[in-house]
Amino acid sequence: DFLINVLQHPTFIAGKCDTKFIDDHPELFDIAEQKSEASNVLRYFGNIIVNETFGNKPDFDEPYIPSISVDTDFTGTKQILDEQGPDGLVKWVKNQNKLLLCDTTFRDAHQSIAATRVRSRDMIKIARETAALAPDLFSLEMWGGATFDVAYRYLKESPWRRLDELRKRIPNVCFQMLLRGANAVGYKNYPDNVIRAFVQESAKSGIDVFRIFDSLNWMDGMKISIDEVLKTGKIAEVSMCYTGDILDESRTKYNLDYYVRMAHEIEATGAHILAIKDMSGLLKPAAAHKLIRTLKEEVKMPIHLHTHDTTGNGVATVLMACMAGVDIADAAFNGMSGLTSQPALNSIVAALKNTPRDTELNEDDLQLLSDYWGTTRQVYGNFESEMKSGSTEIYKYEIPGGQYSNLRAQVESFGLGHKFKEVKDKYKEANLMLGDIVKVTPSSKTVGDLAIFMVQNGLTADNIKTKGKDLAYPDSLVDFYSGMIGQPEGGFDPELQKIVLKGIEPITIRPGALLPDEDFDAIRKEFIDEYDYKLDDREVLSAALYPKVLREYMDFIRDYGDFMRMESHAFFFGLKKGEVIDVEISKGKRLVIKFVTMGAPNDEGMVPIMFEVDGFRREIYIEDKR
Ligand code: 3PY
Ligand code: ZN
Repeated sequence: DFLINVLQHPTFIAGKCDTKFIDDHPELFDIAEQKSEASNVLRYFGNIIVNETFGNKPDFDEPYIPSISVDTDFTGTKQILDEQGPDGLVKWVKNQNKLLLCDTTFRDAHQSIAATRVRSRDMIKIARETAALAPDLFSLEMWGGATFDVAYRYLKESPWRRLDELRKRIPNVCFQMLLRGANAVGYKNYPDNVIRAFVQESAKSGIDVFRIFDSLNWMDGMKISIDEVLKTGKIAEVSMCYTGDILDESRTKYNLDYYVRMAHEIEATGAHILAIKDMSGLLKPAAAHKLIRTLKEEVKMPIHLHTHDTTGNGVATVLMACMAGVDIADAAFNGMSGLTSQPALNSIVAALKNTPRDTELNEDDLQLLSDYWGTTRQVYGNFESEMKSGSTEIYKYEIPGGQYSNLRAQVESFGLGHKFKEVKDKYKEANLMLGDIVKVTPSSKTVGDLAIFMVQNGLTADNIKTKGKDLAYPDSLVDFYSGMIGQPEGGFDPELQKIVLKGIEPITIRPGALLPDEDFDAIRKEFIDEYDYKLDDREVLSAALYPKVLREYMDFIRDYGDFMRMESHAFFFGLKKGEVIDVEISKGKRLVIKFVTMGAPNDEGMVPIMFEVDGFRREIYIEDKR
């Protein structure tokens, strides 16, 4: 093998090889390492071929990557923030007539329509072009929410590296993340020192705008995050989650006064921007107009609207908000927009052309970005829900976009697929039983879990206090009633609280105030013992947030390698028979792999597969697990 490596080296071929050449190229001795790297990649593909695709792989179009001029001027909101600080950026925002836009393609759009599966590779490919072709965006929402754990869990890549790689290529547009208050990027409350350190590391790594929310609109739940973001010199964009319908005067809990009150409370924290977070797409166009017109008179902070297009009314809501003076709105490039995702960005830009609130974004340039995503989206088709058109039933059920697209799968996994409609009806009933709460991660899970539980156990609002007395409730219900996800507006129903808690004493203060600080040194030591690897400051936070998920990710990297650079079609579908692909296994290190043929399983259930790696035949055996 060594001889082959040397013989193939261009210096050798050119006849310039002496002993110094061998001294200069120690990597040629790394035969064992190279061989095992190749075997790991082949085992990864072999497993997909034998156990998932059987060598059948759909054909995907190659997305077109637009060329950009070498003398592109990369300046934008990022420069304003860096040079003038948060107050300077806020002042700049207030001086704009145009509607400012935040593109969510890299975060909420794919979280909401493709189960958060878009890989860094596909973002990195279009990152510099996005910076060049959409420099007038206010921000790119590209981090946080579910993307953090899904990157590790399913994509086997580091979310921190995604942030680094995008920041390198996009120097001009502010980066925005979604921070779930005391839940950070997780599903439960974390100790205060984890939240604080996470905010600091995110800011250092390139996040400019922190959109903070609490899943029950409980101000205390956002306290630590807001406080820490204000220390970083970045933007604290604090949210009120929108629920109910302010146009319906029979609904008095979440009425206009409620939101005005909350906006004042948010302003009092020192927040730079107010976000209206309409995670379920419940804010009807006329309600958006009314809400924003009122808030513009009540508070001084710029207002940033986030909505979803689940009902099909998303663009109308943004346009009405725009007419009422909203400063910034979220949208997604058309190729990734609509349905449970954000409203269509290109459409909004086109609609506002030649009006006083013209966005000044270039429609032709945006088309190229949208086209890229429209084509790239093909490879993620398996992760999309069956929803083909907007549905106004969401106004009735109040289910958030991401949850709506996942609920059917969750219901099916309980064997209740045929009862989907009933689960949706129970979702509404469960919400009312819980006191009509704000529904967004993680409170939305409480409602969803209760809905499914009610269907499974034949429970209704009327019989739960009798028939449901002795049942053991899902963890998310126990968390809710014990105060571990915060305090809901209007408090808890004491009778139901007792039934669910069965003696557990509920809390009424911030869970974070009770949780002991995380010991980061102890986490580091555990990982050194287990992996002989010292976690850096960011990885320690990943371990604190998701200890099991991080371990599984590290096991994968050890067993198979780091596939962040691999093309998505290969990552998800492997190769088809006869296909040749070029895999970059680490920076500059490539393998040319061909899938030659696959045999029948032998007596031990092992399937032989023949590959070619850099022209050499390699046969491996993969266990048939099907
Ligand atoms: C998240 O928490 O990830 C959300 O997108 C909530 O809307
Ligand atoms: Zn959202």
